[in-house]
Amino acid sequence: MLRPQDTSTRERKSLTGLWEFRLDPTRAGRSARWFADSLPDAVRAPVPASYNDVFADATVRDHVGDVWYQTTARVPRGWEGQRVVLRFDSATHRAVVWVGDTKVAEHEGGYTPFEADVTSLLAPGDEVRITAVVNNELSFQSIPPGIVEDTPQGLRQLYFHDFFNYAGLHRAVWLYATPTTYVSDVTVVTDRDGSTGLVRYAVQSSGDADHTVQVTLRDAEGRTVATGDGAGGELSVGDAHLWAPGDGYLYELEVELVDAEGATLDSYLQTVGIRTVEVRGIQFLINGEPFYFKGFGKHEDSAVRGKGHDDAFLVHDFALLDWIGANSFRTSHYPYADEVYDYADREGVVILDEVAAVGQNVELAGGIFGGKSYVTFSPETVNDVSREVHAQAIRELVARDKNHPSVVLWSIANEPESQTPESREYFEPLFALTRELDPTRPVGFANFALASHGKCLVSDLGDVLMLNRYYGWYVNTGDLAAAEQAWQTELEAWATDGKPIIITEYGADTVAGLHSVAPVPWTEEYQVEYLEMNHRVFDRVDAVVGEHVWNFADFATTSGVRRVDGNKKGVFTRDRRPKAAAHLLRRRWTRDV
Ligand code: BDP
Repeated sequence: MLRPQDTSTRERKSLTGLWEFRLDPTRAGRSARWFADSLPDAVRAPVPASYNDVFADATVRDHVGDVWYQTTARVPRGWEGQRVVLRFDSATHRAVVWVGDTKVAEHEGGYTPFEADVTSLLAPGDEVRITAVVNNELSFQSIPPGIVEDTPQGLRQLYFHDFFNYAGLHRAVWLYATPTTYVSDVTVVTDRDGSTGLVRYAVQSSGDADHTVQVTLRDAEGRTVATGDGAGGELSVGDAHLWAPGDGYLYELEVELVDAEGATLDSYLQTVGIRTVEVRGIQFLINGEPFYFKGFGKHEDSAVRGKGHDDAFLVHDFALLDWIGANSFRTSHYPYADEVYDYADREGVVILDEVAAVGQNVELAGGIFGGKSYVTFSPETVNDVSREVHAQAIRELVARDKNHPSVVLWSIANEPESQTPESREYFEPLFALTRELDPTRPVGFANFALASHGKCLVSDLGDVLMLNRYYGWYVNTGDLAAAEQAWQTELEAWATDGKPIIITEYGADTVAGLHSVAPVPWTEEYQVEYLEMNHRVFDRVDAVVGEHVWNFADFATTSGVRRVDGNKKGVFTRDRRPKAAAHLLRRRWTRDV
């Protein structure tokens, strides 16, 4: 899916700012047609942001159900004769959108964009009313799953994942204009032949005007390095400057639709990083070189704004990644804002890109979070409908992120049940779908502890093994010697599979400022010794090609007896101050591991 852009033929208008907002606890708004007029009894809420923590009101924070957002926008006068599109970068977890009284879009899934052609509803110069009802309910048929309980005190949302169910308009909203004959999709796949870079491109276009496609590839200095004609083809770049970890070199592909007189009908700009990704034996190769992942599982999470995208945190988090010597992170446990991938492309930071399938494991949740007992995969719980929702989430992830050089792997789930025949049956088609959508990137999922080696029935479907393990935390708590032994034994068993292993989670909750002489869990000293123990184990197993600490920063979770003001496994606090472990990681990651 293409991005809104300002080019010689396109223009965009951001609709971020304060919108009218209100809760709809009785779900009255849809039948009362709140979209048809100014939103009754509204307050102002920021977009982008989660609404939960912005107001000093627990009923907003813990609201389950619909909320309404409304704004008015002036359509730029210059957009006469253009195609006008309304786009939401995300609405968590689903939304219906109206322009004036007309329903224009409906979207399921909280972390990918959606848009609607609204040309016929708008006249340039007019002011239009835009209304969105956003719903945050999680069920067994949503990604991620959950259960809404109707209690005497109102609706209660249960879920099986360990981060707060923030909701709202978390990312930008745009009105944008394109010509009526326009570029509708661009796909770029890169390769190399010796020192020559190869850029294969495919362009889709829509609209009535006769046109041909012309492409121009420019280097970072703006010099043309290759041109092509036609909707698909291969461009060669002599002596290519490859995109590589730590060297986010980008070319730019200008895609033009040109009419018979040679006039440009539409122009779209696509950044291109020339690089290859390959799994060979126990190695993960980027540009043919073995790559070792150093970094974190992250969250989109910060005080007040919740999961709302924020450019200051974006730049600061990447600055901290650089400071600590990290070269990569996982978008645990959902696709992040587009801006994050753009920034990673430019900074040369590597991404494991994850779909929002987290918590398809009610046994684990029952154990850790005190939830009730359910069976994960069954006709009443995670079923065929859920799988289609999951498949659609994968389609939207790949469609959105396929052209980012930073993305080197698709992670299609985090810690699902994977030790049962039902789980294998569920996941087999999803692996096949992901490979069909993108044959160029490895596919994996993050395996959880109870599906250990020999028990997991899904891991052989992946190109890499991604292990989340907490030896010394959830098991062998406080006994790092026993943890080291048990972890080593398990890891050696996985290594016999002959695939690269990325440790996608290891971590220990740590209260910043809590100290002890002995290595006592929850102290800064324990987090340091816990990480050191893990690193000894990783360094003894050749198949380990990466270590992602859980988590980059402390983050908000639901209430639970194991969580004190959220999950404290951050190497940085929620406001991004380093714990002692940050200095340890910096020492390790800024030398070669
Ligand atoms: C794993 C999950 C992650 C949790 C983490 C933890 O993948 O989302 O936050 O453990 O318990 O189960 O801290």
